[in-house]
Amino acid sequence: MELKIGRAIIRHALKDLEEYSDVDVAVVGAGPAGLTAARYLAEKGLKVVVYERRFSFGGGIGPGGNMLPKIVVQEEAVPILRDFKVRYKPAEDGLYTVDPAELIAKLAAGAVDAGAKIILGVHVDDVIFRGDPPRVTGLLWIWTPIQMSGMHVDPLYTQTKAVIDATGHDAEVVSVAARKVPELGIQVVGEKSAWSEVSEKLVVEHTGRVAPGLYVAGIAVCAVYGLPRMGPIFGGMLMSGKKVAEVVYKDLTA
Ligand code: 48F
Repeated sequence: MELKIGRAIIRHALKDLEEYSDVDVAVVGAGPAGLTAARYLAEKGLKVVVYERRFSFGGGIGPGGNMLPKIVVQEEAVPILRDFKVRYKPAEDGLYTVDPAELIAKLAAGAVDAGAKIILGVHVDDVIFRGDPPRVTGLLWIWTPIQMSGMHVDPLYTQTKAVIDATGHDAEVVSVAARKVPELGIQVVGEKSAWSEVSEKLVVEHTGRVAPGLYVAGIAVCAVYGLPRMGPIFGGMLMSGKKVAEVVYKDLTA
């Protein structure tokens, strides 16, 4: 029996890893922005992989607002909640509350059901670029426990037409590209202190292409462009995920 269990895992896992080593879109981060982007891209028929460093998804949704199990979404993002069949309750002034566990489950199910592949426990630590002018054509990844061990183990590659950095506050992929590929001409300014009303709009406005083949969505947008952060309001994250999907789809089908 143990032999069969082991073989089933090895065969099927390696088959998946091989299949998803060459994709249309690689999303880094399975938080609200990444999962939303993955769903809208996958349902258009693109081959999408999502790499998530943790062994769970949801990013910053789970802790709610300072551990209180509710998050807030504004009116403009309600159509996205409906797309994912997430329930919401009116609060005040066009704001709604949502249960974090339900949001995590349904965003992930929406992405998976649309055809996106989520691979957990993967830490993305570098990009590949080629050409003149340069273009991001892939990324390098390693299993998170190996990365955490501090041992030097060489990573593996994924070839992709588009990388979406949805890694949250540190904009990790754009930051590494800015540092290691000066040819791309990227600057990461660093996020500013909270101003929810303003930042919710600006995040969506600035969501999109950072360099050829490299896109940014979610709170990572604030770090890249020096925008104020926000608190436990998530409509901007969902709308940013949807917008980046539209931008990437347009670029890849132009
Ligand atoms: O942080 P996260 O939820 O980013 P988001 O989708 O949403 C931000 C909100 O949660 C919140 C906020 C909204 O009001 O301010 O913070 O923009 O999700 C980012 C995910 O990316 C993973 C990380 O574990 C998290 O689940 N991640 C970060 N760096 C890497 C990564 C990496 N290098 N490789 C793989 N996954």
